[in-house]
Amino acid sequence: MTHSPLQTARYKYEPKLPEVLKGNIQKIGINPQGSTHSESDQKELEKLFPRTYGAPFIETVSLQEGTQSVSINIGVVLSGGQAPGGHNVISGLFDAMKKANPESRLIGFMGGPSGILENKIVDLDSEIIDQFRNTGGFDIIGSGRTKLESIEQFDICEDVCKLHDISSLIIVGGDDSNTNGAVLAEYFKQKNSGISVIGVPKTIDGDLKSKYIEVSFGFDTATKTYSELIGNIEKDANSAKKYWHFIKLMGRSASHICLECALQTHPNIALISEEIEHTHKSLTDIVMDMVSIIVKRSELGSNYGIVLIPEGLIEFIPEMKELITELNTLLAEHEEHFGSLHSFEDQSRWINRELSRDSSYIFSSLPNNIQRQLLMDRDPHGNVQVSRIETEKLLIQMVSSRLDEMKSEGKFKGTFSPQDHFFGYEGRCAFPSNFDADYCYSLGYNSYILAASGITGYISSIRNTAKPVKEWTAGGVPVTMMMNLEQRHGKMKPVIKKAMVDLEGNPFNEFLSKRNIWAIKSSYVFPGAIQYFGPSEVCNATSITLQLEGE
Ligand code: FBP
Repeated sequence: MTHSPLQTARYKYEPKLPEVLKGNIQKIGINPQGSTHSESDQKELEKLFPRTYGAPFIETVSLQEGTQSVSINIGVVLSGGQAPGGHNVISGLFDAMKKANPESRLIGFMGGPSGILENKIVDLDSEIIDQFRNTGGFDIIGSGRTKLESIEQFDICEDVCKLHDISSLIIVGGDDSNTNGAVLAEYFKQKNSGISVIGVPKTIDGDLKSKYIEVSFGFDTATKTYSELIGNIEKDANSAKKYWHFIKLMGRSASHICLECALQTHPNIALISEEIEHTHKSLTDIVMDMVSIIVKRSELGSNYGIVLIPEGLIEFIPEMKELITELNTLLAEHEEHFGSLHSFEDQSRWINRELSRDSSYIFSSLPNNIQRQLLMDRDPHGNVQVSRIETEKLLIQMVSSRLDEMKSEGKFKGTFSPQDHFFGYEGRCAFPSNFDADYCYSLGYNSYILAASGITGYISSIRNTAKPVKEWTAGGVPVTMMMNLEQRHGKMKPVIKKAMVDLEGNPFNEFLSKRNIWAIKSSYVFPGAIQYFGPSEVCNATSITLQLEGE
């Protein structure tokens, strides 16, 4: 296989470990901090997790010299969407295991959680691991979105783990996978199976975080990659001075990616879904706000600009949220009938009859392509797949027609030439930034320490991450501490609470204090490509969100 010069150079990169993880690994101290509780629904969660709820928070681990640890087998699975750094989680885990006892075995489950159910395994040895160190992607073992949630599946997991003598399962995933991991941990404990479950916080979306999980891995690299592209487009817009670029950015629900990219690049407009929901802005309000900025810039001679749109926006606009909820329910309850309607015309006629009056009105007023996208296949949770809805095109269509009206009324004299973009997959498998390379390696290394110390139902937690790596701390957070009850498919379910953009938090406030200036002036910032070598302030910089949250 041919490697690029960067890939060859990155193989040699030695991820930095925090001081606390540098010692001998034979004797592990986990310093439990007393019992914990979830932020809400404590009584219900305690009932649902009688054996794992309330487990102590582990502030720091400590490593000392001792007699050689016994050899163990650990299973690892990558779950959900790709995020830069997954390979380093696995290499950190591998290195820690081998350092503790070279006889220990790391078993990778192929293709995500279905790999456990189907017993598809690969023995991860140094020859395999060395081909993937510091590279992006999840291709070392692949990933998938199969959900582990039924008792039958849990029993298969137990059988498969026992078959390979696996004493710990490391689940690298987002909020859903870690929620299911916690349920599995409880089940294993109830059955006295002797298998522990440890999670690692992954998702470029940045919404798996709390006081104790400062950032999910992949967010840093993905946002730096998108910011580079946005900066390049800003330079182009500022040179050609003729296009308005509407850029949609991945992030299933929360707007952390959009906010971070806005802080990095200073666009003219950046929509934050959480604010739109909070202020009850309708689609028309959003369009009118955008039009007013476009007209103002045009009056100043600038018929160009940059708009950032979070992928999840559509579900935060109150009337669209209502419409989508009704559509999700209708399509779930009448799946068979809906499937029997073959033409789009028949489908939309039936949908319009079944929807409430308000939603039917909204649905009919949407452009045809958006209506089709709203009726497309659902994801495994029964939700519309927002990444496939072209919100950027919808906004362009609506802004264009309002500007046309204004033009005919003599209220707009400029030009409006839009370009649309969607950045998502461009960033999910990039070479991890130094931050993500170090962070992921430490998360993986620490996951071994948690697993080897016999605890279960925890997420690996590396903190103090706005500081230099040597000052980072390593501990463990009981997953139940991050849970609450939410309605799913009509039932109350225990889930990890998604962290949305905090409208009182420093990152949003920083954006708020600057956005009116960015709207009118062209104050673009050009972050450039991620740098892997060079001055520390360039190649080891953390995200602005992390810096501001750390203040
Ligand atoms: P995870 O939460 O599983 O990490 O995935 C995040 C994400 O990248 C979202 O930003 C996006 O909406 C989704 O995955 C797209 O997933 P897919 O490519 O499977 O449709």
